Amino acid sequence: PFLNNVVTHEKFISGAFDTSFIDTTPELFNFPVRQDRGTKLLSYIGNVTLNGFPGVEKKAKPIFTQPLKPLVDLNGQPLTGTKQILETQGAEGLVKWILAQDDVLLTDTTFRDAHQSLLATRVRSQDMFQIADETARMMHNFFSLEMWGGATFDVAYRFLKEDPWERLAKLRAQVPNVLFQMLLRGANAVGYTNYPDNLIRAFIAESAASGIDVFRIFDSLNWIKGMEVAIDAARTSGKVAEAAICYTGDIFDDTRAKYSVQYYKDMAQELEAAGAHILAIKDMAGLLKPEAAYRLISELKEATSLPIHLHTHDTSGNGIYVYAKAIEAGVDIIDTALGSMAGLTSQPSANSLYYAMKGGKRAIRADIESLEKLSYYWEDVRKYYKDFESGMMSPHSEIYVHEMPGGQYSNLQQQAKAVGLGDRWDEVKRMYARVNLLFGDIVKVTPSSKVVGDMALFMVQNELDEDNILTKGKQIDFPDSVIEFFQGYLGQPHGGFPPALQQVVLKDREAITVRAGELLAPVDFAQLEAVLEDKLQRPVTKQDILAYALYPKVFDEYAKTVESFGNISVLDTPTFLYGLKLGEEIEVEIEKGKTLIVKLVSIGEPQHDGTRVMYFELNGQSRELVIQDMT
Ligand code: 3PY
Ligand code: ZN
Repeated sequence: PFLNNVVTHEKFISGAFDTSFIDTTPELFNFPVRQDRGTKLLSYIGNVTLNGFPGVEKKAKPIFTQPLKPLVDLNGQPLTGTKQILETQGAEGLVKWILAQDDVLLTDTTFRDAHQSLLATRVRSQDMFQIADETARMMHNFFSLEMWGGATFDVAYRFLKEDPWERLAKLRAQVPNVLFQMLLRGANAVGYTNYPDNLIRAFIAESAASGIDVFRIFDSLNWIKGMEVAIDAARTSGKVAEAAICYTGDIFDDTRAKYSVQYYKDMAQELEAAGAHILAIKDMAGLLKPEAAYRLISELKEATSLPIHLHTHDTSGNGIYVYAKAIEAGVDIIDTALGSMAGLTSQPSANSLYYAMKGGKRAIRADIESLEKLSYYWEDVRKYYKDFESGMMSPHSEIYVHEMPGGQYSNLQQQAKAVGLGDRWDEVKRMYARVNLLFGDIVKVTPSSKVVGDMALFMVQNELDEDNILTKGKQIDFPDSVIEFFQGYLGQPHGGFPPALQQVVLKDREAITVRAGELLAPVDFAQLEAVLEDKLQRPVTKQDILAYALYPKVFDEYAKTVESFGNISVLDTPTFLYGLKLGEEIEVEIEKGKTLIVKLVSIGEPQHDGTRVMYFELNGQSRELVIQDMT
């Protein structure tokens, strides 16, 4: 658009140099500020230095030690691993290879579920890029790295202000040899609600093209219809469709007969028929007990011919014991995290498992020295994210009661704090278990777990219980996610919805019993592209369009941040979270071979309008910036 500023003003153009219009029409001086990358970056650093990181209590920047990186030869032989098996032998060939291994294969979750479960998903790409070259070499014999999907996609845009596609591309370039695995929530993709089928297909195709090899696909209610499109799309893209059964309840508890061994066997066979290459048991909360693991894996091995990949969380502290029994029963692949990012709500430690199984019948395929060295790096990095730790200090056996997924624990806790229920967290957890029963005992994993969490927060906040929900329900405005759930937009729970509750929640709304994807209008990608280009005033990529289609508001906010501050993913994490100390100097590589040297020299006194002048040096030159002090 043509700019409305002083040089376009008719009086200026006509040469009548009467400058009174400067006073009467100040809006004519709204020049667009086209800032260079350096200034944008300083402006971010200035803001976070003065005002702290959003959502975190402001405090002085701690002194961090430089994360200890292992010394490995980064040249040497070309790297090979499972990625090359998939590339040369296809998904079927890979499956045969897995079944032929006697060793137990590992998937490392450090880059995804471990930090989703321990640090509210906040680990930044920078900290992964710094160790990816070493990881490719030191974990070359792993089955896969789970490094994308789940909550990492939206959290990257929403809180880290970085592009998850860039994370994927760069890591792929650094790790060409180990399969990359992502967590995909079936018809909900990496979101919290069902999307049209064409969006699911396009998202999977683009993820595959960008470097994902193994798609772990689940449905938050174990509803197979909600997984079929994604399984088909993963297969079509030539990648591995790993279909997951979400484990809930207790197969040895007769009072939870809804989720029996037979239930899981039937589901496994249906998933095999639906085209799964690998069967995952996704024990997202860590409810699978050791003897149950032995029984379940043994029976599933009988019921299907698929390799079995087991995922658990170590919240109860029983994780290694569960894996030991699963290994005895013949499990093929298991999910672990590096020692310093393992345990509690995260996965069991690869390092500990290695030692636990040493000398047993089946070896763990990993190099223990490498695991230990990589673990040191993450021990240092984890300190950056202290503010996002859940505060859980020891194993929680209460997990068997509240059944909250590991990935939800620290996130729901943050949510509870945000609505002022931080000191009633115990109550929220107990309510979570009660809401599950109220909903008819459902599978709880994103997004169904979010619905249960939202309802639990809502009930605690409004002093509601099981009885008054039903008696007063007609007057209650339930949270949107709860209404959507009872409308059937997340799919159909095993055994159906409890009818009385469904009625009070829905009031006069209709519920669906088919897949939401069948009813939703397909996304018009060309139209979205036009909308987005118009908004951003730049050409957009397919990846931008997909992100916008999944998360319009989140993507908008992200784009605005990039407009103001540029690409802040290049900053080191201490600076990203805390800014600079007075006199501190950092180097920022804004692109390969282009480095900025930034120093904070001094901060001026607050001015009458609440701003302060911040004095920097940028590559040795003085720069002043006016920043709003909001503290
Ligand atoms: C996710 O969907 O993000 C999960 O980690 C579920 O366990
Ligand atoms: Zn998990």
